[in-house]
Amino acid sequence: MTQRTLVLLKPDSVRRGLVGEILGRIESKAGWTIAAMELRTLDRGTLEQHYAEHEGRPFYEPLMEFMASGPSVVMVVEGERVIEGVRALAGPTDPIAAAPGSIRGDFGTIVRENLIHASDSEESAARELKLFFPELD
Ligand code: RTP
Ligand code: MG
Repeated sequence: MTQRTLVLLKPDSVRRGLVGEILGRIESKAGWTIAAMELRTLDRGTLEQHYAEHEGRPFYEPLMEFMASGPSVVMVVEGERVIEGVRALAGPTDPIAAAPGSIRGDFGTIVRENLIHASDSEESAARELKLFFPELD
C-alpha cells in the first residue's frame, strides 16, 4: 500500500546537525522516496492547526515556542506503509522510553525536543499534507 506522510525534522534536529543522519535513515528504506522537502521556519498559525489536538495541555505553549524557535525540515515521504514506518523509525514520544536504534532513542534528550514528527494515521497524514504542502495534489 503506497502512502504519503508528513515528516518534520524539528528545530533541534537542524540546530544539532542531525538532518543528514535522520534523512539517511528515512531515505535508505527500500522503496521510500522524498516527494517534497524544504527548510522552513514554522509560523504560529500553522503550528496551531498542526497541534490543535494538544491545545490547553500544559506542554502546549512550550511546544509552540520550541517549534517556532528555528527552521525545521518539512517534507513529504512516499512509499510502502510509510505512515507506520516512519513512526517506527522515530520511536516513542519520550526519548527515555525509546529503544536504541530508533531516532529518538539514539539522539533524543527531553520529551519536547524529540527531533522528528511523522503523521500518526492516514487521516492525520491527509490533513497535515494539505496544511504544509497545499500545492501538492
Ligand atoms: P509528534 O506529534 O510531534 O509527531 O509527536 P508524538 O505524536 O509522538 O507525540 P504527541 O503526543 O502528539 O505530542 C506532540 C509533541 O509535543 C511534545 N510533548 N511534550 N509532556 C511533555 O512535555 C510533552 N508531551 C508531548 C513533543 O514534542 C511531542 O512530540
Ligand atoms: Mg502526535
